[in-house]
Amino acid sequence: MNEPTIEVHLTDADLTAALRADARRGLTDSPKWLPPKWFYDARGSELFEQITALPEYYPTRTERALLETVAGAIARTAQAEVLVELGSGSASKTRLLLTALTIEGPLKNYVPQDVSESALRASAAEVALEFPGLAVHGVVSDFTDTLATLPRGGRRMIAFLGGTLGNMVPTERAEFLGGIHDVLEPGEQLLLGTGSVVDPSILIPAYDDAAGITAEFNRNVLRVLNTRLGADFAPEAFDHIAHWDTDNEWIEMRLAATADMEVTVADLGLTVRFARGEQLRTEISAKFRPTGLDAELRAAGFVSEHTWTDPDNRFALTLAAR
Ligand code: AVJ
Repeated sequence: MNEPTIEVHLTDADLTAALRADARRGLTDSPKWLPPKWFYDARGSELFEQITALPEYYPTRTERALLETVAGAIARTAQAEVLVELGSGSASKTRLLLTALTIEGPLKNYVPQDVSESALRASAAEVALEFPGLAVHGVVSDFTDTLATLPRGGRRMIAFLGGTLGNMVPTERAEFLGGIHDVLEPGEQLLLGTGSVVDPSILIPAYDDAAGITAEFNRNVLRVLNTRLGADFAPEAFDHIAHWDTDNEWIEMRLAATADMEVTVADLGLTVRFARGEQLRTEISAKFRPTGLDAELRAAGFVSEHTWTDPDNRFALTLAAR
């Protein structure tokens, strides 16, 4: 059997400590906010998988179709021996890359990284089973602060797919891309999947689906606070909002309190008041224009080698070299 190895940098205690700090900061701020990484407990990861199959949520299937077309070209250019995938989640699209990198090149190792240990263990096991010749080494960590501990040795390509770069504001992106640049050796590559700016009539329903799955995903962050921090949020008492910010060109997901309420976060000894209609920001999902993304990559020290897009220009894959 080709058993994956798993390295856990984020223990349950680390996660709770980080969540406590984030919750205290975000819930006492004005306006209130929470970072999107807290969506992804086991239930949240499962809800996100459901989102990717929704008719309105085009990014995942668009990126997959694009990868089906261009994985060979990426593999021929990259010639990677190690594929590091940040925020790998269920790694469903990764198989296309793994297949191409194995056929077209010398791939030997796959290093998936994710905050969700359950999702990581499941996907690492599946990949190891499907690719018997590949050494799979999973890393449970927070990608923003564990870049330096990623394994070295062998020509690497770091893949950051799915449009997750859009969860960061520009200053965070600059720091993150700069951090990736710092850990790469000259000639190694970054493969970035990013959602493109498209018409709001397409964008907004992708984040506010008719079946209400995204709304449940959004409310799940409150359930995570209830479970992990002993909070007493009533998730159903919050409405899901997907707002397109035209200036920043990002989707902002929010939760709006449907009544005046007082929420206790027991483990923080914190009481949080919401006024009726008050909104809590839970995620930004920025969309990109080719020139903007190229400029951000260049500012981080990368050279964009190639960008592939789908026929409707909804999603882009960019290969950039250190
Ligand atoms: C996993 C961060 C890429 O921003 O589109 C899906 C998360 N949020 N629906 C995205 C998400 C609402 C997703 N990413």
